[in-house]
Amino acid sequence: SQTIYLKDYTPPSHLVDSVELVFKLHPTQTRVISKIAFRPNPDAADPTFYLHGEQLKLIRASIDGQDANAKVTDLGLTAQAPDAPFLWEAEVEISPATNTALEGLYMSNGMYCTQCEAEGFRKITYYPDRPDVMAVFTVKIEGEEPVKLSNGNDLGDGTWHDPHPKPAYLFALVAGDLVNLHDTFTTRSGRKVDLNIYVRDGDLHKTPFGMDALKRSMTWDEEVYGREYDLDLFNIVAVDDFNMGAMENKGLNIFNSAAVLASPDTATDGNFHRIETIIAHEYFHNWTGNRITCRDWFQLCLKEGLTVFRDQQFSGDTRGHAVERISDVLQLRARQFREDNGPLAHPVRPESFVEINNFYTATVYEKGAEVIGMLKTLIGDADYYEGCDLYFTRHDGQACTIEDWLKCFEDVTGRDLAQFKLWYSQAGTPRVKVDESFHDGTYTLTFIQSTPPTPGQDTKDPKVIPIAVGLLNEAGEEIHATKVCEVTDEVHKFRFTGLEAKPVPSINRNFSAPIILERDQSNAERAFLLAHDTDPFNKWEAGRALARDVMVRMVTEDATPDQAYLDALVAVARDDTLEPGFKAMCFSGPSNDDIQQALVDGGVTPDPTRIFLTGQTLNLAISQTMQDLLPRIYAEMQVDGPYSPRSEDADRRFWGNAALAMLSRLDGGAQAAAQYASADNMTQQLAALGCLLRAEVGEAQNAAFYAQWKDDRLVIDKWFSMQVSHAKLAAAPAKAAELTAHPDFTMANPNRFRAVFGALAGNSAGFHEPGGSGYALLADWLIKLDAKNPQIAARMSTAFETWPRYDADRQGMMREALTRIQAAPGLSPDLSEMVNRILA
Ligand code: HT7
Ligand code: ZN
Repeated sequence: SQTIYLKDYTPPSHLVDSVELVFKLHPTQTRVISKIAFRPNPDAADPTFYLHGEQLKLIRASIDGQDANAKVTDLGLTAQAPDAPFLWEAEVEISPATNTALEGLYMSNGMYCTQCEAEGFRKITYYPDRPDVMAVFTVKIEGEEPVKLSNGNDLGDGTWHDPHPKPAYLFALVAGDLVNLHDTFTTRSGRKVDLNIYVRDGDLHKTPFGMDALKRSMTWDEEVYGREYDLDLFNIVAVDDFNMGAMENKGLNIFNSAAVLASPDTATDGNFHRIETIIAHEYFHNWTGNRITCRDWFQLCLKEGLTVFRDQQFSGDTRGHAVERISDVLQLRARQFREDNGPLAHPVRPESFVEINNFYTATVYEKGAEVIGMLKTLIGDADYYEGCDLYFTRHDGQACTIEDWLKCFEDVTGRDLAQFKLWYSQAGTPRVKVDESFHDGTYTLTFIQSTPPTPGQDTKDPKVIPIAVGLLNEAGEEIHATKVCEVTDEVHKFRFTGLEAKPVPSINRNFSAPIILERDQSNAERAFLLAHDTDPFNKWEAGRALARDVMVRMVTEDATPDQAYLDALVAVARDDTLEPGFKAMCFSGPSNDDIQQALVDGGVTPDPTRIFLTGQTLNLAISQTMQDLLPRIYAEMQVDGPYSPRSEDADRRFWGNAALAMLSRLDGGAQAAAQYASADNMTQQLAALGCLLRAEVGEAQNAAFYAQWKDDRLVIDKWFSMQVSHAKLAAAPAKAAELTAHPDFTMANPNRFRAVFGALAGNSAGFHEPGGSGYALLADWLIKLDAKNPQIAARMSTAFETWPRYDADRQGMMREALTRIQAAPGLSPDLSEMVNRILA
């Protein structure tokens, strides 16, 4: 396998005017007949006619009716083509039923479906499978399946026509025995759009929420970005075996069933939220990704970062900005900071890859979204939306680059964004050290920025960093409204004049930049900001910093739980002006991984076991301090009436279940057992089960849960995952190993594999148990999975990316596990690239 470089990009040799495909479906011998109208590209660097194609049996191929005499390799073919437009005709045979990689055309529970991003279309037929080749597709599907779908408009009899030119990665086909929920949406210019969600028989009752989320997303994109839908039909299909969350194929989005199906009895509030986000994300891709796509896969953040930013805006508008921002940052720190500070660090726009599937990362997606947010903060809302409008009109129908995107904002604002562009090319999380001084009424903040070396990038230039700052006085009143300090130099000072006394600063409000702030801040100041900051994000952040400091001192100095912190939490709980969701966020203490990163930054080697046990001690102390308040909070947060996933109710359950978790540390699980017995929705049932498993008294409920839900795959995924995530220390890998022998465990379904091994990787003290059983087990299973589904095996190998931070014993065992994977015979390029980078 070869390394591909951004700098080597050349335009395609040929362009495509139209594609006609006929699919004669058969589980192991599907025939795909293609007629493709090619013409030489006047901008081509190399005129050689080359088509990608993998795992295809070529039956015939012709150019303008003459045998093409194609030279075929494992990766594609070349043929002599005329220096003028010509018609390529070919027939290939493929085997969807044995396609376990779930890329290209495959079968899931008897249903045919496709996944073509990034390079799956080349497993369907020979084609220039690159995003800068866009074409109009007509598709005919022949088979006995009652429902046959493809992109665009339904011409009847299994024939589909998509009038919008698209790259091959947006092609989709579905055929099976499906039922659908139908609805309509009328766009603001009056286009009536038919909407459908297709599912297996028996799942229809799980579709109304997704449909509602889709309609709300369509309205939002019209109102906020002025973007209308552009076909008369929008179809969504739920598929059980799917590698990621969902896929934005033009007019035919395909979803992992876990990312679209929800009913109150089977899905939690968290599931409903995630579904809403993913539906919105895929829908928003219609403009940011489909109408305007990427020139090449290095530009992936052009569509993904922007679309994540848009779905985060939508969620904030829908569910409240404070809690949404806090969850986005929690996720960013847990996944992206971890990546950015380890061996897999790479720029938002990478410069090389072996397997592009390995670059659908937190950096491209989440840091990519942060970069858009910073752009908006720097230029202001009005210019941001004007720049977006210009982008949509200037580049509609094109395959673009980050340069094209940024130029729209340069043209609108007259600003030079050259320094801003470093956010796309420099990897690593910037550290910003803050010094402060106060003299004669002038308060000076000095920011000193640096970014640590990352693989292939030893030194970094200063970036432009928008740091939002507000000032409070001693009484907790805001004396300087939020101002964005544009840090551009390595050392950059900002002055605030006319102040009576030294203020308390609130820095990086709303997390205006994805950085790590380094500042000597007392716990008293943190508690003060937790009580008084008017910026909800920084209010929460102050509590988080306080908790982190308390934990770090408990871990490193054997300190006892800090009373000031416990008092601050009680004050939050008692504060009637705070929303339940916000309170719950303040009580969800730093994760094991968060503490580990704080220790690493402080030069201490983290011990996951010790962190876990310390967390137990602190949680018990918090529960005891809160003891008198808990029954009332719990009672007040009970939601009457039928279940609704709306955020007012979900936030009450969130805070009520936080109280239940604290209660369960004191009452041996009695309240949780009562909640389990009376729960009439999955949020309450699962929260109670979690408390019982944590207290190690949930065996009966665990068995009852399985018996109740054994026929619902998505719920049984939760059952697998809960047992591993709540098992303590070495019991976690033992439980994961035990569950792999359960008759319902299968490697063929990515959700099930993730339920067990994602939960293991997420259980830090379990995965890193000092005997190394977590490492050995995961390595065994990644080797097994790689032979069937390299994409998922490669993604899950990131569990090992933190190896350099641990003690010599753990490092040795993790390296040994990685070396064992590396040496496995027939390892895929996907997993091999990941392991090589992790070990480099
Ligand atoms: N654009 C999609 C990314 C994707 C994907 C989805 C499903 C299966 C395999 C995949 N490879 C890449 C999803 C998105 O970001 O919206
Ligand atoms: Zn996306």
